[in-house]
Amino acid sequence: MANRWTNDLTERDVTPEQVFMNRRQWMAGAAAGLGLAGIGGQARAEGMEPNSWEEITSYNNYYEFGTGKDDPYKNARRLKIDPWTVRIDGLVERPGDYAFDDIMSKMTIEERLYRLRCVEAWSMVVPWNGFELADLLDMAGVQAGAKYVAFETVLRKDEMPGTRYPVLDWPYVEGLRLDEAMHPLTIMATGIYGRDIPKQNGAPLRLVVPWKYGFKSIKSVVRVTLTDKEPPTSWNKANPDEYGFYGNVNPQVDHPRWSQATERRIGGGLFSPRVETLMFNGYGDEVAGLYDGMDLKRFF
Ligand SMILES: Nc1nc2c(c(=O)[nH]1)N[C@H]1C(S)=C(S)[C@@H](COP(=O)(O)O)O[C@H]1N2
Ligand SMILES: [Mo]
Repeated sequence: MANRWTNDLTERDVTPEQVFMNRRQWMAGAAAGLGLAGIGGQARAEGMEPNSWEEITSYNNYYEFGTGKDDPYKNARRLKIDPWTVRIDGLVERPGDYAFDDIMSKMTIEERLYRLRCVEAWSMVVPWNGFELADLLDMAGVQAGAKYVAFETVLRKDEMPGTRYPVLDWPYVEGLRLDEAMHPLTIMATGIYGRDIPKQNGAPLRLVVPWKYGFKSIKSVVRVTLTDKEPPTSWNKANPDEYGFYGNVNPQVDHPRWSQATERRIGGGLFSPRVETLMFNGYGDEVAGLYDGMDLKRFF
């Protein structure tokens, strides 16, 4: 389950951050030589300083392992992720149980530096590795009648202590409109800083939809179902007045119990800076067109 481009530096030699910055320099050189500017080229853009490996992997939301921010770090090691299969079914040409390793052998792993904005008003910047969800859906062949994609997290009560309590209606489920799912910014993440994604972050593969609140980015996915109806989603089922199906980051639509105008950027010790929350988490140029003519206060 290695990422395809892992280089000859081992984790014993350097920190993941150092590997990342080395690669970034190499990529910047390669990009300049070819006249290319990749998404990785945003590194120095405003608000895109990556969080540390330590921050990204020890402050988590993964309620199947407990509701505390450090519970996933402490408990997720129990999750067995090898072997792993993803069932792809519903309105697809080639339904089946796809082995994770087979999926990986067919996908192109890229690096994507994305802001992650939790609905609780904290945020991070994460250097993900992963592949475009569109490529996975193309592998299974989307049928013409499909309009939505439903996702499901693994549910193993013996490995996931949080699922013994009815905090959410387990398993955790999420969903996207098909055009959102096919958007090139939407990825299935399989790594962070060039290493396999840790269990507390959703190993072996989790959705990442950077313009939506973090709860849409469902972890440890075992099922992907193409449907013609809007699928139920965990947080919407738990509290429909507070969490909509769309979950688009929107500083103008407050959560009923707190403002969404600003966010606390994790890092910097006690002095985590508060920064302004951006419409669509700053990805509006790429995704606003998906919602032309929609009332984003109603479809929140
Ligand atoms: N299965 C599952 N997926 C989940 C969650 C969860 O509790 N269970 N939490 C979500 C929330 S609220 C956020 S903010 C992100 C956090 O991802 P991270 O821990 O990698 O930062 O995961 C999302 N995916
Ligand atoms: Mo979240």
